[in-house]
Amino acid sequence: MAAKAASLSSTAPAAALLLLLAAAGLAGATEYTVGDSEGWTIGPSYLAWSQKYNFTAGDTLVFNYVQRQHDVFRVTQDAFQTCDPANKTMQRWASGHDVVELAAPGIYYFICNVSGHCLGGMKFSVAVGEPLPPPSPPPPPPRASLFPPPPPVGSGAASLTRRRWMQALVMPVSCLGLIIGMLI
Ligand SMILES: [Cu+2]
Repeated sequence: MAAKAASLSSTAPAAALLLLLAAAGLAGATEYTVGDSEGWTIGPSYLAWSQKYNFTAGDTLVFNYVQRQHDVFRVTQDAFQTCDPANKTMQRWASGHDVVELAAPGIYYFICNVSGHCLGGMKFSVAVGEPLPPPSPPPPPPRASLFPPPPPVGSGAASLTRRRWMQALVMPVSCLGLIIGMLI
C-alpha cells in the first residue's frame, strides 16, 4: 500500500511536465511552408493549401521559389480579387526564401506579381485568428514530506487518537485546577 503511494507520487510530476510541454507546443508559433514541398510556383492549388491549416497570430509563412521567376506581394482584398496590385500593395518580397510573419489577427492576401501568375493561380488568402492563451503555470511538484506514510494498521492509529484526546483533556483540567487553587 505504502509502496504504491510512493510510486504514484513520483510519476505524477513527470506526467505533469509532459502535459505542460505538449501544451507549450500547441500554443507556440508555427511555421508553414506555402505549398508544402511544392513551394511557391505555378500549378499547386493555394486555395486548397490555405484551407488545410488554422493560422494564428505569431505564425509565419515561408515562400520558397526560384528568385526572379516569382515574387510575393501582400495586397489589399481588392487587388487580390482583380490580380492588379497597383497602389494596393502593402508589402513585397523577392528573395526566393521569404519568411512572412502573420503578426496580428486578420485576413492576409498574397499574390505573385509576375505577369499572368496571379491569374494562373498564384494567389491565396489566410484568415489569422487570435493566438491561444499561454498555458497556466504548473503547480509546484508535490514534496515527499507532504505525504507522510500511513500509520501501521492497529496500535499506531488507535494510540495516536488516544494521545490527542488526552492532550485535549489535560489542558482545560490543568487550567481549572489553577483557577480553583487561586480561589481557595
Ligand atoms: Cu509567380
